[in-house]
Amino acid sequence: MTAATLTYFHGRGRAETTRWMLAATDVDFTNVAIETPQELTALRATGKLPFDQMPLLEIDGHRLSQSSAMIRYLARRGNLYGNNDTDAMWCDLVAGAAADFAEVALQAAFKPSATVAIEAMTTCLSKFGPRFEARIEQQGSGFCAADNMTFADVVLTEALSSYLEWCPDILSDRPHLKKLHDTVTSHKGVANYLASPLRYPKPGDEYVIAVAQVLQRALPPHMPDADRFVAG
Ligand SMILES: N[C@@H](CCC(=O)N[C@@H](CS)C(=O)NCC(=O)O)C(=O)O
Repeated sequence: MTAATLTYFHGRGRAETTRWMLAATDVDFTNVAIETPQELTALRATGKLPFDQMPLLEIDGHRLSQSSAMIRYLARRGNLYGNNDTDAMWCDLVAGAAADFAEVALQAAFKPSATVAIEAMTTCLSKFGPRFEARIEQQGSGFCAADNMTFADVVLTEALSSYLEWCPDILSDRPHLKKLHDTVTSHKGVANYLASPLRYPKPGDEYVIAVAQVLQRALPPHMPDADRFVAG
């Protein structure tokens, strides 16, 4: 089995779709957590970060930046990009929509309250949910883009899983999304990952604080002493 290293904060964030894709393509990986500004400075000094940003995926002798590049690299090497150009087009189209949909879940922990976060997620779901349902129905295979599972299904399911942690009933009247979610989370590699210590918990205040501390930036304004990590 190939081994990979994924460097990011101590949490899910923008590295999580890559973790799901590593799991879905049976790549063994290690999480390297950057927990202090000094560790980030040292990492940047190595020159390993092409744009000075995390996450960083090290695999097959490559150092990848940009989570969208990571999931597509893993999709190609793991045959999760469909079977032809039309499938690949649908993969990109649905994965793009899934990224827009996921963004609201990514921001949820940074909101002033769970109520505000859930309201934003509910609005986003009412926009995207019917379109994802229609797309799966039109495809006819139970998947989004092809006759078999692709990376679009994996990243969409990752987003749905985050939504479910905040709004547990969202799939009760969305049968195609529910079936897709069940199928992808039952995939052996994904299921093993979700049950493993590699899977970080649902992000909360601790994660928001950890990110601000490493990046030395302000906390969301509703948090006490919001500028406590701002340098200078
Ligand atoms: N589009 C990039 C976004 C990467 C990104 O914004 N990373 C943040 C942490 S989540 C970062 O490294 N920020 C520090 C910086 O931009 O200098 C991706 O998806 O990988």
